[in-house]
Amino acid sequence: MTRIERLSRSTVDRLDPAVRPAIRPGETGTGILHLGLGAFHRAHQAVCTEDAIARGGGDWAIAAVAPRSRAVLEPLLEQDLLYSVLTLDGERVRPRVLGVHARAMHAASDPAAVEACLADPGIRVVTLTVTEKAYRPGSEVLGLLVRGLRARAAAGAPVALVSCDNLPGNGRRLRALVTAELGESVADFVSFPSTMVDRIVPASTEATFAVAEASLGLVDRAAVAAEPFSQWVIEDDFPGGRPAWDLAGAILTGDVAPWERLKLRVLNGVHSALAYLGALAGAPTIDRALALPGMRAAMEGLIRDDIAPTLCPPEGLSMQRYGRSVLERFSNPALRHRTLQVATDGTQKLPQRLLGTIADRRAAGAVPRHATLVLAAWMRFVRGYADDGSPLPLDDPLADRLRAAPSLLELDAVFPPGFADDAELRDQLDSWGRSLERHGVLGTLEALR
Ligand code: CS2
Repeated sequence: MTRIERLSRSTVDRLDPAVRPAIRPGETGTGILHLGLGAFHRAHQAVCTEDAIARGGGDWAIAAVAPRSRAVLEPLLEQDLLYSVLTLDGERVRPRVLGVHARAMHAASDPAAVEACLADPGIRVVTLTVTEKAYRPGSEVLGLLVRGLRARAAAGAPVALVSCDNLPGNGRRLRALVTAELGESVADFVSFPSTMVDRIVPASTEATFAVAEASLGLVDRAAVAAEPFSQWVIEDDFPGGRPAWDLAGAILTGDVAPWERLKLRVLNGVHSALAYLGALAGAPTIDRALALPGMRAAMEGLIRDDIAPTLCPPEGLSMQRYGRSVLERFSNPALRHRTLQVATDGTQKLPQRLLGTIADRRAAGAVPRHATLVLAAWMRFVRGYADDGSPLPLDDPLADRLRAAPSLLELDAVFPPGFADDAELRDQLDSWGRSLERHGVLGTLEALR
């Protein structure tokens, strides 16, 4: 049997020209430092940046940093930083190989290299996909940024720090964290544009690598699979310049807030809803959760009755159509996005995905039934077992506090003030809790119809 070769610079030219990188790997100067080498970055910003360079030029290749884990770094290094993005469109797989990464570093073992890169005036944009939990004082990523910017301050070369994590006002948040350490004067040379990012990119598995091998004819241990949809809305504030992301489909705007709120409350809110309700009901993936009897109607009700009244969508965008497209995207069976993956870090995600919706509806005097059902489902999920009694993992930075809390609503790190004293809200939550206990998710959804 002949051994199938590895994807690398020496094998990439065997691929169909349409599948090869849009730029010659290694021939573009580096202008971006990216923190967080997860699947999302590789299928989102990396793709948009490579297309922007191919269409608009510029020295914008990416130096990428894996903060802690070497799991993606090693295969990428073995493949000369090449990897494929497999777009899963129904039965069709559309592969393309990316070659936009010029360098890869490991922050945990070599923080000095990352700090030197942050201080390098050639780096004019720093992008971050480091997940919600990194946005707190004292996080490792913040430490790296602060040390790097301190070294950069002497020359003061302009740079934009671009958060690409699912948080409202992500730029403002990052700015508050950085200026708390370095003072306001850092904003003389650093900007903090907010962005809204959107593409469903599940964690890669052996099945992803098998599909990559079948479609490339080469082994690719750094492949990622993603849905066809991709969106990036960016506040246009780049003192040191930026790639021509607009030529690659990104929306550059003066105000990201309406986009962010829409995406976080509808797409991510419903995603988390499907994750907790689905996991309790034993659905392994998001599409299977959505296909459970009564689930689609419940999610439509959540969007229509609870979320939509709290939103003011960007001009020209129909809420109804947006909601429908989100459910359509979640029903993609090829993605096999695990409910348990989306269910991780609930304490970091629920405030912007669900609790804001509940708070806004309560302020308007309404009791949002569907949204409180989702909150009750999360509370049940936290207890650690599914409707059939099988164990459910609790992967959350506040797991210990969640387990120890006599009443979850009292956790002020998660819930806005007032939740615990809201008798009507508590009644509704208790009622859903009892229903879930007696009838499980399926019986509860049945009664909702
Ligand atoms: C998901 C997101 O894992 C999660 O919590 O809701 O990663 C989601 O897939 C992306 O935000 C889609 O843009």
